[in-house]
Amino acid sequence: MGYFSNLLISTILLSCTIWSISILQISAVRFPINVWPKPTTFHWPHPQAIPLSPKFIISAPRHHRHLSAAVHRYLRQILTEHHRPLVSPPLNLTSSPPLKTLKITVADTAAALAHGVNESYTLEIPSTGAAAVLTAETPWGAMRGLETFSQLVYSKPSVVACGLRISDAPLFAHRGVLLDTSRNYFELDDLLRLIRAIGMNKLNVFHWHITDSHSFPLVTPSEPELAAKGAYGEAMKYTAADVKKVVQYGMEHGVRVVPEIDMPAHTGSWAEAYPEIVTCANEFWWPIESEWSDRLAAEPGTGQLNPLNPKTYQVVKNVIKDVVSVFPDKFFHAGADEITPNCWKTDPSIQEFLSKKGTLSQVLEIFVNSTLPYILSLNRTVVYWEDVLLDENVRVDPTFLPRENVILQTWNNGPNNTKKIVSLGYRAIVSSSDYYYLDCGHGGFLGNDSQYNQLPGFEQGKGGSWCAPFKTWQTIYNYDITSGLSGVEAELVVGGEVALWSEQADSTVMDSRVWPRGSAMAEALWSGNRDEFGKKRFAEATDRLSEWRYRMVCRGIGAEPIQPLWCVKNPG
Ligand code: CP6
Repeated sequence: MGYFSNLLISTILLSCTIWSISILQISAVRFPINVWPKPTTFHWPHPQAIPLSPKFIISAPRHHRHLSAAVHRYLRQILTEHHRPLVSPPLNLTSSPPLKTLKITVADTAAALAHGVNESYTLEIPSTGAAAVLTAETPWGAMRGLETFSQLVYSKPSVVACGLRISDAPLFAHRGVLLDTSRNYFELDDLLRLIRAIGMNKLNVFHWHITDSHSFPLVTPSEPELAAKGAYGEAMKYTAADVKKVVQYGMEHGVRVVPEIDMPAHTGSWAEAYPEIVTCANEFWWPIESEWSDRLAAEPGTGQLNPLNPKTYQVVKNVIKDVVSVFPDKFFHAGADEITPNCWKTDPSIQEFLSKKGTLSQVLEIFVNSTLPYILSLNRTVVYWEDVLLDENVRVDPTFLPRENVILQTWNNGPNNTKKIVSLGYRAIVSSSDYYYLDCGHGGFLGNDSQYNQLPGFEQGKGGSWCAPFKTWQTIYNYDITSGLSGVEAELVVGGEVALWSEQADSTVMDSRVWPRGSAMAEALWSGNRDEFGKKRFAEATDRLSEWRYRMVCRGIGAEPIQPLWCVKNPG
């Protein structure tokens, strides 16, 4: 993987050099502000730019470890980036002395990085050469403002947009990217680069889908056999020290790291160490030789923890305890998606339970009631996939899921399921597979209301391919996660996540699968997808996203293009 990422980085650096000498400067006034995601409100009556002093400094509260690290990083970037936009902003330079100082004030430096923390900021860049002023309630809002400032700096020697006042805050509190590190392994560097890009897009959550049926890469000291036997290899594991680096890096970028241990389904890899607690681990539910073999990636039997075996809880509780001890975030994602009834039915103890009038839903309730209180006792909010409440065959009664401590993440059928969740009074995170699944996969059957049922090869009930249809950035950008909800219901939608499942992804394609399509969601959830007249943004967003994608590329993120360069020479 190291080879590929080096190759990627050198290709990126090479192309940035070539482009910077070959792109024409075009002076049509086509975009007033090159910031992604677009700030909620800004006032810029006389667009101008001001030279950035080579002695430019940032003054900020000193005692905050994570903010100090961010200030350091941004200062270096601002002084050295010398970004050359694809289309040079048609801004005249002021005749004022260069900008020397950005002064940051933070009202509450003790505010922890947590769900719902205030991320608002205001940024004023005068055209007089007087200090620019960034004010924020919290260090995390200050980081968002620093990112905005950095995107307003360009050219060599550096200039920065001025005469500008921005007042900015996100529409949704939870804005994340899911990465699955079980189907394929990702190196630590890949995770850090992902977090860096998450932060620069003003997203704030890295949802780490750590374990699944395919491999168990997390070293849990209380259950060392799980990774020893369940990881893909000796080098393909995440140690406590690795996790610490990821969490720390997240803090420095204003990004929370939410761990997911998917259970009771998706646990085939646990059987390498503990075959006795997993049902159906070695059966292939999506065989390579099947009617779907032309369109699906190989999946092992998902494997499911046996809720009726007491040993299960010994292992599960040790894992939970170890995870909570290295992931400080208040959210713990406990999975609970895609229970396959036939998998549990292979087990004699479950067969006996069912023969005595027990139901599969009761089997799941036993699992939830034996694990959820334990997670809650460790002062965590639990996120489950929607299935735990909505699955037609196996689901638990809402009385077992306290509304104040449980959040449901929806993925199956878009707004209908979100509506079901919030109308039952639960908070929801939206990851609709029709819009936010970046692997573009439909692994199983399509839902009745899927928009793709009309396409050839996607007829109802036949299932689709793992990598079709591709979700374009526009599909993602235009999706309104609260559409069809009442005002009260919409209040319960805390945000959304794009998801990169990794059956067919590893570090060679991660950046281009996630960016800039993740950026499309980032703006929709930060300031929305409509202009000040309530019309969907289109051409303006296209140009601005193209610029943002190019800046990401120059920052070492292998984001894919959304336009041919030809569009720069022939503006519409
Ligand atoms: N793995 C896990 C997956 C998926 C889910 N959970 C998934 C399902 C359907 C599609 C893509 C991914 N691969 N653990 C669903 C939450 Cl289309």
